[in-house]
Amino acid sequence: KNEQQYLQLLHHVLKHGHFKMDRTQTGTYSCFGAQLRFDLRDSFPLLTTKKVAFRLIKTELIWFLRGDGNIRFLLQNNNHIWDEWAFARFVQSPAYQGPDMSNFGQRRLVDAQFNQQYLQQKHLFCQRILADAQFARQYGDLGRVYGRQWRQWRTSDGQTIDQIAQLVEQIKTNPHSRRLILTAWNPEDIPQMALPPCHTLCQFYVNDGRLSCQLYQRSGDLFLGVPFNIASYALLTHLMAWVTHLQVGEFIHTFGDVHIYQNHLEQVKIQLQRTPTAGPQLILSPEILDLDHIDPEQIKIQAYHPQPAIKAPVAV
Ligand code: UFP
Repeated sequence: KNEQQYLQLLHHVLKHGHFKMDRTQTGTYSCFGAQLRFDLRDSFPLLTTKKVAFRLIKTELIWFLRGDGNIRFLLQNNNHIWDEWAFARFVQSPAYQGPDMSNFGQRRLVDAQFNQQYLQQKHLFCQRILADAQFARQYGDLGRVYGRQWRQWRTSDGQTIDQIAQLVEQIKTNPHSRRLILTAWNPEDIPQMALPPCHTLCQFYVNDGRLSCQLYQRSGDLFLGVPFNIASYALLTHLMAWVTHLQVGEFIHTFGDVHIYQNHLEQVKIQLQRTPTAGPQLILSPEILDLDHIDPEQIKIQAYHPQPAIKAPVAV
């Protein structure tokens, strides 16, 4: 069963992970190297042992596939998962006139009053991104993030490469290729990125009319990030299969540093006491003809009956 594998890995890292201090100064229990295999044929791998916000996953993936790197599209779809990265850039610029926001990621966890200030300033920032196109162009842009690398990889001679278009073409015309690679890891651009890509590289594979995908994730926050990443790449596999007229096969999730944050231990124990139920179904609208401008309404999840969400602090 799909979800059981995730729970087993959660249990394994909880039991065998070694303590490791990390960039965010939170502290993790970590293992190096692991793999999960999800069969996409029967159901969609959205966890049922806690509620996972599929709406955020689909709007983010649509954003990537548009080649967009500006949070304005996300905000227009009420998706706030990338806000902090844009806000961090804004508060370091001379245009920001509000209270001191330095090191806000850590300060807001320990200082409730500061957190209120932070939320207020970030709210104003998001409102301005939505209302003011010029401001959005200047401060909503996250630079060379996933969408840009996927669709507009910069070459040394000033051209761009659309990896997604090339993949769709290759899968259709040369399905047995062993070179069906999508990479977000661009060493030249890493210094300008707020967060170097966690989902680094994936490969597609066609067999018996079915499209499979394997992801190499260099770093995985197993409790908070990974359930999102599983659903996101499962959705990407479905969409790639849809536009290449294939069925779906497997999603294989390979990890480098897979970890549980020290401040997620209680939440993990709660989740491990729960029993998974049948997974939901993914419904794609026949109106989806290409991957460039998908409307969020064209992607739906059906028969999703998860147990309640489990809240936990994000390490930034
Ligand atoms: N992380 C994920 N999945 C993601 C994402 C981030 O698990 O899609 F963007 C987690 C992994 C790690 C942190 O805990 O965020 C990134 O930190 P670092 O760059 O130090 O690995």
